[in-house]
Amino acid sequence: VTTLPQLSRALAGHELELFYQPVRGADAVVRSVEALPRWHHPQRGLLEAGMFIPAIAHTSLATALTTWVLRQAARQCAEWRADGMQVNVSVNISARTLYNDTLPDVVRTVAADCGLPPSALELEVAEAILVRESARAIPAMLRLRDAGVGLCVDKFGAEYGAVSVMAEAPVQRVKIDQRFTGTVVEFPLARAVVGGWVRVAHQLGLTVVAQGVETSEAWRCLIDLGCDDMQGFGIGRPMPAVELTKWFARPN
Ligand code: G
Ligand code: G
Ligand code: MN
Repeated sequence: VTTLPQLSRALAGHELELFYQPVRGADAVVRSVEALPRWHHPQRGLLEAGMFIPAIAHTSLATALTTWVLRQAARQCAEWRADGMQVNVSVNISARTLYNDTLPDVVRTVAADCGLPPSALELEVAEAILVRESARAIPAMLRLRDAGVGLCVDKFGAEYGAVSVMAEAPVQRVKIDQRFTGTVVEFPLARAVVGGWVRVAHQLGLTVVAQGVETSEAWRCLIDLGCDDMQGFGIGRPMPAVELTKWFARPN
């Protein structure tokens, strides 16, 4: 279990590091990467976000962590762009952070400080938040859209698969959860479901990212279903920035 004082110290010290996972188009071009915090815990070793984020999601540390993640991610994004890699960076946010009135200003400031347009940064909001709390979530997302920041629906289909969310949320992209993308090769029904979501998303002008792509069979199948971009261990794992820089440079 994570204690808040421990994580608070990790944030202040240098125990947190951002890993980045590439999101690659069907055309093999990488247009975005997802920033994922990792904690080099002094006793427990390298911890993934899932092992400590839930403990802070409902505390004021959630926004402090997101601010740190945004700063790091924006700085790295600017560096990659200066080196000719035209990528955007996505950051996951909790409901609490989404509802923070200062978030639009924080994102704008962070982008400006790094010489980036706000659209170089994308915030990922879980579909579940949009289903359960749309009356609160959508106005908050509209304020972020007005600030010029990119927005996407994350973990689509992990629980609901509510196409109304695609129509109502002010987003440019939808990320389909691995719960479905992981089963498309085996199950015709999963293919039918994902194919339907892709058609709805495209009709609404949204780009579709398939997450959790682990095998070349899944990759092929998701391309055939019309998914625009692929993310998963089969493309590239979350990795430190220096490793991703090398990964960008490798021959395809
Ligand atoms: O990195 P990992 O696979 O452990 O991520 C687990 C979960 O934590 C995912 O659902 C992801 O969306 C979420 N997550 C990752 N990074 C962040 C973050 O910086 N803030 C928030 N709120 N959630 C995050
Ligand atoms: O959508 P969400 O923010 O929950 O996804 C982020 C997390 O999903 C990442 O932190 C990463 O660790 C995990 N992830 C990314 N690709 C894969 C994959 O191909 N398989 C599995 N099992 N997990 C993945
Ligand atoms: Mn995500």
